Amino acid sequence: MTLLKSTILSGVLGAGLGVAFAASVLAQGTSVTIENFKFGPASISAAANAPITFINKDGAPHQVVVTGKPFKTAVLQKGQSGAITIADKGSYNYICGLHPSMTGKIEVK
Ligand SMILES: [Cu+2]
Repeated sequence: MTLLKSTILSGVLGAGLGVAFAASVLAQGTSVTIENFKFGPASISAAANAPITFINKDGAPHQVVVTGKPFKTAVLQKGQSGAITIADKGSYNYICGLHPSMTGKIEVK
């Protein structure tokens, strides 16, 4: 009985640690600053399922749109930020929906 009890307890503790670990991995997002009509850095790598946050520091509005995929932020006004999260590993190109000459790349690993 004592053995069973301690096995259950360590199982619960183990699961708890797993959740804490996953949460800390998810919290490690990446961020990109939009300034002077450029994404900085223009090329990033991000973990699958981790938020990629875009912060607009320009007076002009910008919107991140991933080419050929259903990922985009809202139109971001000055000082606003928006995030996208991608589950599938791979290489993604994105543009600004309002200024298509602005381009960037995300490598999801
Ligand atoms: Cu733009």
